Amino acid sequence: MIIDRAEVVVTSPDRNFVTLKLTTDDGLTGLGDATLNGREMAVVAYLADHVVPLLIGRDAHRIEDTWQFLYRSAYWRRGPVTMAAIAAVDMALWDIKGKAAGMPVYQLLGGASRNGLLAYGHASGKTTDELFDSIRSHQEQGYRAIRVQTGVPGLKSIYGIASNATYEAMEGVRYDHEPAQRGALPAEEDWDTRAYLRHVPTVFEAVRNEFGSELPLLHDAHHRLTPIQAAQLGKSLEPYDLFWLEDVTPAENQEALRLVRQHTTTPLAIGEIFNTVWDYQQIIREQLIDYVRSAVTHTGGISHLKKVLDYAAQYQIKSGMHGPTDISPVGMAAAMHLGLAIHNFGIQEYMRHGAKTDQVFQQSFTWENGFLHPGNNPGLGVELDLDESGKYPYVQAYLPFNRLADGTVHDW
Ligand code: EZ4
Ligand code: CO
Repeated sequence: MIIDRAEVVVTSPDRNFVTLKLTTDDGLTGLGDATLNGREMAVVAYLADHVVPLLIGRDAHRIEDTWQFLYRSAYWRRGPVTMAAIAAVDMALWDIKGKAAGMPVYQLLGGASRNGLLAYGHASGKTTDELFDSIRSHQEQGYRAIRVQTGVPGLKSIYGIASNATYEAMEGVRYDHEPAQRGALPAEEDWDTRAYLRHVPTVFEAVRNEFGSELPLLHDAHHRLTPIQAAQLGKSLEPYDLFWLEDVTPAENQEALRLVRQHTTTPLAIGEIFNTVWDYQQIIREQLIDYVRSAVTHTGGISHLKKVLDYAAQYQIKSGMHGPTDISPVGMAAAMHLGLAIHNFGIQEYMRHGAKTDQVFQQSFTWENGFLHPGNNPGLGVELDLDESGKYPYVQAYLPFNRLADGTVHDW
């Protein structure tokens, strides 16, 4: 089973996606997601110029060997571009192996450890009323766990709030928060940590009063706090029993989590911008987090993220794989197969893709009563319609950035 062809497909149905498609000499195809939001074309070049030529003629069965070859032979290790490119190859090879075996990928990973994957969605609103409506509409769509983000009085725009204006082009589809905006320059947002820290606990109090104590609630602080501010937030949210508090500090300083942990029992999730096990080494060993946020797409694929999660399992740390709209249907499928198979699954983030995206990518997953299942098609269960994808060329889009009131650039 020799890799005969490798194509990098860029498409922008509702947003940009980068997909690697491998074809073997016996005609099997495999797909891998390589989408890196706002920096898509860097991964396209990495794949097309430096990886595709190395794949032709290789044995498609040798997933681990190919992973090690791409990681070690590059010499320049880690980083989001490299690891997204390797992830795409890894996913595509698992897809092919599943098709060759006639089994869904989760069977090859050890079989199902559960019936379905609890998933959470993104409720948001500028005001409490808008937020309540959004929570209710998520419950109507079947969600049994909900991330809560709101506007902060005094701030114009803020991470996590659905902006219908941004995606008018989507013909009625409401993305509950799509941060990357199409255009030549990134949008500028404003930020005030003290106002945020005062406001957030009042929101969670209102939500608990309205929706009761049962509903699992999550919140994302999006790397904006210092360790002591993060500790304060964790402490002030303790009465509201969060499922998790995400990305309280910029993720690159692992030690910072020690201070946060000393002060609060609010469960912590981190890692959506991590890309290897090395980023997690200390925080897993010291049990500084409760959930691993990595996406299969950004962490070297199924093979590498499984190693991270097996390591985490020894410390009772669970998965909470990243699943915003910038993870393509292929990356989401990979997450679902992995999540179904591992023992230490925690929760899966799940935002719906737009209607055009669902036409470009034919998918086999199911969504019932708040639970996802990848389906039982051989491989990952996703096919790419090249005629459809060809209709939507790449559109420049950037994630926004933040400035404080005095003009200083701040973590977004
Ligand atoms: O900002 O996916 O938890 N989810 C998030 C996302 C990220 C985007 C970045 O591409 O923080 O909304
Ligand atoms: Co996040």
